Amino acid sequence: MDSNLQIADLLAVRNPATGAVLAELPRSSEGEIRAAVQAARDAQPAWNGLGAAERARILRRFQKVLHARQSEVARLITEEAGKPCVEALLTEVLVVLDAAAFCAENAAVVLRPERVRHANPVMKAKTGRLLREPQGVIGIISPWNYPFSIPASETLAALATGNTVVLKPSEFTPLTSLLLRTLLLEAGVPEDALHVVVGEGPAGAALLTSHIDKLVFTGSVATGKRVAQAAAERLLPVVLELGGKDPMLVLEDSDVEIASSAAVWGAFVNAGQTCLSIERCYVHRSLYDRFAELCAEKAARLRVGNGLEPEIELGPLIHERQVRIVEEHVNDAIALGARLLTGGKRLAELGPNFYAPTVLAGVHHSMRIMREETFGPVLPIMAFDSEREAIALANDSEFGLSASVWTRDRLRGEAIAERLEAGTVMVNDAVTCFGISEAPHGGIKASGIGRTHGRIGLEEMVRTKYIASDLMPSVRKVWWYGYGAEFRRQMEGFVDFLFSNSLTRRLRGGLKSAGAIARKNKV
Ligand code: TXE
Repeated sequence: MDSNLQIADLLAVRNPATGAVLAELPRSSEGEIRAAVQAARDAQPAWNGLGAAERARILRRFQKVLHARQSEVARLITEEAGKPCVEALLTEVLVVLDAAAFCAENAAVVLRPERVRHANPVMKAKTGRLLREPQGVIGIISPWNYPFSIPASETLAALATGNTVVLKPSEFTPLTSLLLRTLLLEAGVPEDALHVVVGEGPAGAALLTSHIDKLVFTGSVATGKRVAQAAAERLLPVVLELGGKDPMLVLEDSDVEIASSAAVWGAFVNAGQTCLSIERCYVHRSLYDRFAELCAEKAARLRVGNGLEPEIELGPLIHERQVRIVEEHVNDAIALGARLLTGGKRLAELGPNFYAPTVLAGVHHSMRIMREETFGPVLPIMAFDSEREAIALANDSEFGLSASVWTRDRLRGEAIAERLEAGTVMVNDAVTCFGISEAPHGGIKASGIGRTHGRIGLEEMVRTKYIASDLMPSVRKVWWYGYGAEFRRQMEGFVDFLFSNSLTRRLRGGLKSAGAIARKNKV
């Protein structure tokens, strides 16, 4: 192959803080992607045949391997995605260590056959068993913002339930997924049970149209819609984890010191590139000025730079395109009257993709910053006067991923949570629900379809089969052919026998249906 073609086929992976090339990887061709799916399909029966207990043992071994190599993994995440190293450790490595334990402990429960008792007297003559079996081959397409915890938690759920996996990580962060595979193979996962394919959108599209049994996609709404359309062509089941515009409601009885620290961390963790990021902040008017002032002070104090340096709290955005989105939203807000309390500019002196932590006051819902997913280090703050108004503002969004309510009265917070349109609501915390392995993750409205994580996330990886066995195989069923007026009257009697309130009708109905059964059996 000539050198030009070789360069064209290589995918450069860059450190977003410095722009330096970390690696150049060959893109997976469509043929290689289909071959990976076929190999995963061929390997699935044996992997499933190991049984849930043995697969759980392998996941626990993976936990030990990951724990032993936590620093190496955290470092690679930072080099590839830019986040501060301690965030890579806590919001990625730690999340996956817990997810491995959860999947190991719960996969067998989700796969356990279930005996079903039939209430309908006619169906009592049949036994019922509900089986749950792996989907087969799970395709996973994942994004760059949590390049380890998102693909890993989905991969672990798929493997634990007896599926095999073909994973297509974001083109910006493939190295982390390749390391994930190395660790899982070291723990005993057969090499054909987990394949990682490399490439951009076309590689994802090729995976989607290959012989997978279900797809788990995490990414933008726009791409999620394209994925859903392509999946619809072949009725491929999908889970779509899409964008968010998560609101934070700060009630008048909140501790403004705590809530402002939470708002700053929740809005700026991972430089705001978090699906569960606080993207809208609504504060009771009585606290507004003090809260906004504290947020601006705390945001301005954040140390921005290369995430490999331990004191750094805010890294770069993933690429120029993301910086431009943030700039457009901030400039639009200011043009429409928002007040810039801090930030609002690039930090070019630090490197190519740095943007200052930004706090905006006096925002309103005609601004893009309050409607579109910004996915950057911006905290827009808006005042409200009543609980009803706060709930209406929070729900006035095409998104419904998560939300948070801040108040000293937990029960009041939970009552408001029940009225918010979101897949998850936290009271007096935000974002960290992703670290609760038991909590299903996912949203409503434009935030997606289906769930990952939790028991529900495991159930997304299995399909059901119902087995009903008849206990009187030599008896002809009364409802089989031989219709007629007389038969119709007998069946009406049968329905009376089952459901009429009057004893007379039930008794008469019982006689009629008994006659029908006798006559049928005679034929
Ligand atoms: O997402 P894409 P990007 C949002 C966030 C961000 C925006 C764009 O607002 O600014 O999405 O990010 C693969 N068929 N979120 O460009 O394009 C692609 O290769 C199949 C929120 O990263 O959705 C990558 O692996 N696959 C989200 C994955 O889809 C395709 C996290 C995501 O890429 C494809 C990330 C196609 N046609 C971004 N085109 C969250 N909820 O956390 C691309 N891909």
